[in-house]
Amino acid sequence: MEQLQHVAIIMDGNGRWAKAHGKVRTQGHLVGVDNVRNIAIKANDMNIKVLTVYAFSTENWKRPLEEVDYLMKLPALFFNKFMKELMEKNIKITMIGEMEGIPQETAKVLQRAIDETANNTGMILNFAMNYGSRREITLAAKKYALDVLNDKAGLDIDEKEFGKYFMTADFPEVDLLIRTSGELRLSNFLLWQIAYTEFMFVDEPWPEFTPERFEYYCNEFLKRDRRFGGIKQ
Ligand code: V0D
Repeated sequence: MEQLQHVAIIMDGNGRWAKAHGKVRTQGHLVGVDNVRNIAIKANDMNIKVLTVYAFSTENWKRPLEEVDYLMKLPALFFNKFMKELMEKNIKITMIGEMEGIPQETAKVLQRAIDETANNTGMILNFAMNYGSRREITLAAKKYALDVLNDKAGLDIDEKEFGKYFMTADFPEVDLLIRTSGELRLSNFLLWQIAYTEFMFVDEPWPEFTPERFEYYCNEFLKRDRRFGGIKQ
C-alpha cells in the first residue's frame, strides 16, 4: 500500500476532554468542530482521497435533548466558519446516513453544503450523520430485494455487486480506521466496509488529536504489511 485512499475516524472524547479541563461537554464539542477542519485540511494536504468522520450516530438520539439540540447546530457553525476555505481547497462535502430524522434546519444546511461543493474535485470530506451500520445493511438488503422484485437484479449477486447498495458505494475501500480517546469499540460504524481495514485505537481525546498525530498514525499504517489474506510478494 503506497497511498492512503480512505481514512475513517470515530471522533470520541470531547465530553471527557471538557470535564478534565473544567469545562462543560458542549465546550468540548465546540473545540471538536475546529479539529474536524484541522484534520480535514491535513488529510487534503496528504492527498488522501476520502476522509469519513462519524459526526452523529443513530444511537446519539438517546442523549439529553439539550445536547442533541446543541450538536445539530454544529454543521451550520462549521460551514459558516470554514466553507470559504473548503471551496478554496476544492474539498467536496458528502454525507452517509439518513437525512430523514434530522431537524429540517440542519438538513437544509447539510444539503446546501453538499450542493455547493458538488463540482469540487479534490478530497471528499464525508460526514456520517444519523448513520448506523446495521441500519445501512438493512437498507441495502431492502433495496436489493426491491431490485429483485422488479427484475432489476438476479439472485446470483456477489459481494462486489451487493456493495453497490451501500452508502459508501462511490468511495474506495476504507484503508484505515482511527478511534480516538482509548475506547476499543466500533459503535455501529462501517461494519460491512471494514473487512480488510487496519485499526488504530489511540489514547488522545478528539480535541487533542492534532494534525501531526494524524500524520504520524497514517505513516505507521503505511509501514504495516497488508496481506489481504494472501502472501505478499
Ligand atoms: C461533536 C467531534 C462537525 C464529534 C466533532 C451533528 C462531536 C465535533 C460537524 C459537521 C460535531 C457535521 C456535518 C457537516 C459539517 C460539520 C459535526 C456533529 C458533531 C453532530 F456537514 N463537527 N461536528 N456534527 N462535533
